[in-house]
Amino acid sequence: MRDLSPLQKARLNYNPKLAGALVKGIKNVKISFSGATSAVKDENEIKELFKDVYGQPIASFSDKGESLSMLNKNVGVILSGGQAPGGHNVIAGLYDALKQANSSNKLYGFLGGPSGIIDSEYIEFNDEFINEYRNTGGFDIIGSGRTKLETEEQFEKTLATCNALNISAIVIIGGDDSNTNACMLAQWLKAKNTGIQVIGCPKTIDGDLKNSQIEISFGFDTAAKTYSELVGNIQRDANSAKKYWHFIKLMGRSATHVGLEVALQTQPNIALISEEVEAKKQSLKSIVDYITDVVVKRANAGKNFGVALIPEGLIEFIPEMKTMISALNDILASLEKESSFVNAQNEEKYSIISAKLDNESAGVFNSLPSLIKAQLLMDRDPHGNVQVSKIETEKLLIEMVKANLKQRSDFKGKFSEQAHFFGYEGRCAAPSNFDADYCYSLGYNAFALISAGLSGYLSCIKNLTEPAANWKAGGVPLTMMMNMEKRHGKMKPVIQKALVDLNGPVFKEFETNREKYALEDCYVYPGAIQYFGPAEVCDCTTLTLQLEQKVAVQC
Ligand code: FBP
Repeated sequence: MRDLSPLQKARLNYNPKLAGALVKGIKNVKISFSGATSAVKDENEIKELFKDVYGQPIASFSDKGESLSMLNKNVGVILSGGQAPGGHNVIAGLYDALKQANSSNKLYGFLGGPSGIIDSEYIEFNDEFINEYRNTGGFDIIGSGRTKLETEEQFEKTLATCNALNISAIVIIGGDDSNTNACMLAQWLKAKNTGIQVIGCPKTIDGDLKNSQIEISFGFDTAAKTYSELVGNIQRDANSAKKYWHFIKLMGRSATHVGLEVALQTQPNIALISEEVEAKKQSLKSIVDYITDVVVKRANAGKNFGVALIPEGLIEFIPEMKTMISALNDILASLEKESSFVNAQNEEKYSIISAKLDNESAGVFNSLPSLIKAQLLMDRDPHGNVQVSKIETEKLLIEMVKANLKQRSDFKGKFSEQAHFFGYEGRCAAPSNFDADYCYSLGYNAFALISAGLSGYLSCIKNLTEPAANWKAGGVPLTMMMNMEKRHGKMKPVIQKALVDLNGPVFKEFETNREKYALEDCYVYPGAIQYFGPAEVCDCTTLTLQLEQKVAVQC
């Protein structure tokens, strides 16, 4: 039996490239600040809620400015939420910077996500342990979880854990919700004068934690490339056998950044973009009509095959579905403790719910196949989100397209379908060189922010379409990205999610070409992520980032 494949062995020895701003080593990094910041919206409410961490300046690292403190610091790290390729390298970068600063520093990893710090379940990292995980995918080094860190009791327990281990800084590696909670914790710890700092790192394959300061969350690059490889392979199969329509749901809970990137990389016949569906108020029927039209046109050209990409979060962007799901969420919340509902059979549950919905939403709910109704009733995640990964939208659309085709007198072809969901396949892939380098820099940089005595900041590496030697490093105050949004019926402070910008260059590129993709066969087969070889094959980042930064597309 072999424990590691040759590629795994080779990847362990890969030396991630560190951002140019940090490359001279933690002891030589200097910090400078720009002016005070505000919030993206609702400044007064955010200021009131985050009195002690609001409005801090943006921090930048270079070889000019104030030196950092190399005093002894023990740090705790948490992986929060869904897995994203590169998380292990964030921890490796943090560990290396911390040990370079002071070899007596300790790094603790809390097990199973935020619950690890609350329940004081942890390990202490050492060289041997860290070295086994360098440049690997997954979050299995310490595990992850979706516990929300937000109550007074949880904060008290977190403080007790930190005091017991003499921890003076916590690094939370997470998405928008986890970093919102990181900011709440930073505020609480500062208000209590504990001296314990909190620093976030931007993670999520969904790519929706980005803004004027954060160019991209880590994991997006590798996940999108992994899905593109798989979609490309399916396209080649479709083009070889010429007998199936493949409906592929792609992960990305809410925003369609993953779907759009994969569409640009592979050029499928159809790619739905949730944000466009919402903006154009497209009904489920009009989406099905659009897909049916493409199927019919292709069939009339003798092509009874094709590939359609369906974003995971689509269902929540279709206006009538969104209204129905929002009412359904309230109804389910009101019924969750009623045993007559909880113990009822599904069919009975559907009638109880239907009776409580208004006429329009009841009509939408009742029109759905039982499979989808049952999936819509499943538990919400701890942040109150519908678990869209469990809703088989691809199958719903297939059934509706089939029914539609029966009504179309102009359809003389065949429609034979295959349904796929690509999600978990991409979240733990071995990080691309981009993600390996970016993550290592994010972790190293997080320790620089800690050494600067900062709290309530997100680790930030910029200039990402340039070679790593030109990457800039610094920190962005978490409150700068926040606004107030309704969650569980109440207004809450949250980091604003970045949805696909329909006026932006990425969507425009797709929009200009999609008609051609639909009817001609423009399929691109990107192949697997390459780790060793020429830079233009191995080191390029996503088309999304290249188009957003208006650099000439290199690969
Ligand atoms: P994060 O926002 O925590 O990074 O997770 C995103 C995600 O991968 C979504 O794309 C997907 O809908 C969801 O996690 C699935 O969650 P789970 O792992 O709980 O099934």
